[in-house]
Amino acid sequence: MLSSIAIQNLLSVGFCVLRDIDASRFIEIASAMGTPTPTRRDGPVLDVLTPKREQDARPSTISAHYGLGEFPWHSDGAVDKDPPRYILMRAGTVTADSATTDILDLRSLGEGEMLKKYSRLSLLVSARNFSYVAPFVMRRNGVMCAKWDPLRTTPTGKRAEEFLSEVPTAPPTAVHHWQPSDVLIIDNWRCLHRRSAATASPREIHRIVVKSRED
Ligand SMILES: O=C(O)CCC(=O)C(=O)O
Ligand SMILES: [Fe+2]
Repeated sequence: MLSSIAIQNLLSVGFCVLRDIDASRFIEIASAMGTPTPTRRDGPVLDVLTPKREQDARPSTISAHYGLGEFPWHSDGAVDKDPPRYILMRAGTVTADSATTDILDLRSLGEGEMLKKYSRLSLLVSARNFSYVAPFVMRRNGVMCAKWDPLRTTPTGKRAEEFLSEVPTAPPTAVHHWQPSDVLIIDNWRCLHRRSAATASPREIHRIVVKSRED
């Protein structure tokens, strides 16, 4: 389903970009990569993302806190015990100066040693009705799986606070400038992502997150 170049990019840098993908092919690609999963209970599988002011956003969303400003680094579905493996985003309406999507490959924070170091750091994960403690990075099916969302995860203990204080200001490892019909696929276990501050240009991005089938 994905070209070997796209697969190679996903493996080497944690994301890939496909050009000129129509809406139905987007859904086919998402379904081939895993199980498309709604991001909200009883919500649709395909989210339509547009920049929103705080007061216009659904409560508890990133937009409700950060509005049209730059989003913080986060992984999607960070409160899930089993966060989605991939995020697929397709540009519906964008122009050259629409806000970018930025990527932070967590391997850039320290490669092999990092997994060992970060797996010892824990987060308090706060969902709507429950909370639990989870490592920042764990291994799932032999693959690194990190979770991070400043609205829902809090480093616990001094060491975790110290190490993880670097994350919010870490520079992106990639910045995606959107063209219409681009599809961006992000490994949500390995990379954090964010939207840059909204611009006056229109921006409508369609998103499908998929869970791993192996789980
Ligand atoms: O619009 C984007 O580029 C990313 C938005 C995002 O990360 C989110 O809504 O969770
Ligand atoms: Fe996100």
